[in-house]
Amino acid sequence: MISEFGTLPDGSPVREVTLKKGQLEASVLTFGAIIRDLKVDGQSVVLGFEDLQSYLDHSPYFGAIAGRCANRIAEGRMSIDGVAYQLDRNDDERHHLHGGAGGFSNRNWQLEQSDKASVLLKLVSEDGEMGYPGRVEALVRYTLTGAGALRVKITATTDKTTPVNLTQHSYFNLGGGPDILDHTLEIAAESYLPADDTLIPTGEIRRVEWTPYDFRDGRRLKRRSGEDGVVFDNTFCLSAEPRQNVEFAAALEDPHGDRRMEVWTTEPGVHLFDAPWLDIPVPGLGGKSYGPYAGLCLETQRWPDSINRENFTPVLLHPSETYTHVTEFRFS
Ligand code: FUC
Repeated sequence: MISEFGTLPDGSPVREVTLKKGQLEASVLTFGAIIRDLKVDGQSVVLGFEDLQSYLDHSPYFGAIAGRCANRIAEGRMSIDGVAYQLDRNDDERHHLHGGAGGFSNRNWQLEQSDKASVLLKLVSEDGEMGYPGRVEALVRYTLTGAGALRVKITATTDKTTPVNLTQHSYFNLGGGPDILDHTLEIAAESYLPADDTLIPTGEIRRVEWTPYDFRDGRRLKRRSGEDGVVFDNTFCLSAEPRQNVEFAAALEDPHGDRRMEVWTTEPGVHLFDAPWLDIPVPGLGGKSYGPYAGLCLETQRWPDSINRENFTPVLLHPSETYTHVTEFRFS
């Protein structure tokens, strides 16, 4: 079902596509390719808003596709084939974050095609946009599968070599409670990327064992004593390169063990952000208020700042290639 969701300041209409399959229902906006709501058996498992204005004024990338490069690029600087580029510095006017102020999450995507259980959205990002070289065409397809999953497939092509790193930025809360601290989290990563106090990876790839970043056996997210200072805003390393097929990355369970979500992906990293500072001044879905830790993000992607790190993941897309990213959120 397609409906009007609102009008952007430039007059363009934002449309909403509602998908249904089995026990899943998803609402997708053309603006930001946002997953506005995702319901499992009638209960919302993501954070979102009921109106467009709240997205424009208050959304910390709720449900959006972040890009052209998700996460941070240090000082917004990069060079390709010896040519230096300065990208938009929208993160405290210092770093480049989620593709810049006019990144993919802030654009109204074109609705290409939709049916009962899937929708295809397209975005063209012009040469020079946010400082990036090359005209990029990106496609996102959201599909509700018969097996109880939301499948996200993202592809992109370019006419000049440019970094591309797209991610789905939903905030999950499976229990419907005020925060996710009691959720159980498992992440299939042997190592993670420590970051400096401006959240730029230091370059080190550190083993998770004996650190608060060891989620390999699954454990409650809630801080144990001694872990109180840990803020999760780090990338976990799943592989050195993107994989051909989706593989298990993470699992999240609500405190009562009623609901489980598994994340499967082709991407080599999953960025955990537990939103400790969330304090949204307007109501969210169903009138909910979103405070600290109201939801957590498991953003599958290439490792942040890869463009500036030889020991990180490949992130450059060349004109002859197609960027392909598949992530599945499987519910049971
Ligand atoms: C995540 C984090 C960032 C951020 C943003 C809203 O991706 O990595 O630190 O503030 O979301």
